[in-house]
Amino acid sequence: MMPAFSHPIFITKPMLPPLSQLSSGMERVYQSGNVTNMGPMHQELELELRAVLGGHNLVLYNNGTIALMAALQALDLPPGSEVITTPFSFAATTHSIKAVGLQPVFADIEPEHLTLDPVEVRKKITDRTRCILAVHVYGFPCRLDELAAIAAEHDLRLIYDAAHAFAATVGGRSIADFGDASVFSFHATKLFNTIEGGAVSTGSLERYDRLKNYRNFGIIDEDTVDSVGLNGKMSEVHALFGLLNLRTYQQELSRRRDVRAIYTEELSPVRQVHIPDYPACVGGSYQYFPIRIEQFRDVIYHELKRFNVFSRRYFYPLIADFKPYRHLAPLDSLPEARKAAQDVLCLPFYGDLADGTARSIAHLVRSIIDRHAR
Ligand code: T4K
Repeated sequence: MMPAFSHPIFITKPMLPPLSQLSSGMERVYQSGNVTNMGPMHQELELELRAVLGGHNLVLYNNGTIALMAALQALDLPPGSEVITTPFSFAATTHSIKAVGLQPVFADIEPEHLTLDPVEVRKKITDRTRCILAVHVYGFPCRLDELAAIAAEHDLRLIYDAAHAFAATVGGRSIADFGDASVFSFHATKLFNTIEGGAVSTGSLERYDRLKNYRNFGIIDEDTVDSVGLNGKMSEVHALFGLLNLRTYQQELSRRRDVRAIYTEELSPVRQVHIPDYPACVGGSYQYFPIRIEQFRDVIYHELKRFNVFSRRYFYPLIADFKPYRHLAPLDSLPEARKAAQDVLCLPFYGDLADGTARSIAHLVRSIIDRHAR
């Protein structure tokens, strides 16, 4: 039996810049005395991210959840309008809809990449539907053409929660090129992070203005407040982390590609394990390494902990089963999402994970399955 790892191995390890670079950056912050409210580093980061994410208007926020709320608020929809969304995501996706006074409506996901199923979306459209909020879950791009066609046909807005899809591409195009807006999270657990942070990217200039106002209490100038905004501002210190991490995220991405290859080599021969893969046209974001396991998901999750390995059951429980949303979807609805919530396991996945450690984790998964399948 393999011994437990001497230190805990978590699902991720935040990518942090070298301390020496941080302290010289902090000197700049101290010298300027401008520590928040869209200071110089904030502006620099917005410009750099804009270039990385396809050149659209980009607004930074203090986290991805506020960014989601801002993207929805910028649509200026009538209160109570229905937003069709996926139940298979992190809580923030649905919470943001409720938080801005709109009504989430769950549609099921498609089985291979676990993103919103366009066929199911069509079934949920009513005369109150105004928007689709789809998630590129784990960085797998949604069915972009089909969702765009539905949105055009029914005059709906289309927002992508791209929290897991930083720098992903589809057919060579940035993931931010699709829909009315794309929302990113730069939380510490994300491939590119500002510790806490987020952004909305949009092609619309009018929406861009609303997005900026929402971030700063709706303040236009000293004499004018024209909408209900909040404090969504990213500080200079967080922006500094972002500027430094932008220099190295591609190395992190490439290293994660190697870790993915090791896991795939070790686990794809296992009959009970299915590894969803990126379609050929997709440049991956390598945010997570999800596998689907017939039968033994929870056994593996718990047994791995005994070896100091902390995988995650993202996204269990299903959002539709959270107390505030339970009444929206009966237990026999959303079958694909419910199945995914029961069988997906995300293995530790980050650039600093040594090859040997990734191989050992895969061996542990295999041996747990072997033992229980006998
Ligand atoms: N949309 C989607 C699809 C999302 O997945 C998210 C966030 C959002 C929107 C909202 O974006 P933000 O408002 O968060 O910017 C984590 C993250 O907090 C959350 O950002 C993320 N998705 C979600 C999927 O995962 P938890 O509660 O699972 O995190 P936690 O604290 O258990 O961290 C996971 C592991 O990471 C820990 O076991 C250890 C490691 N870790 C974590 C932190 C925070 C570290 O090693 N160091 C750290 O500082 O939510």
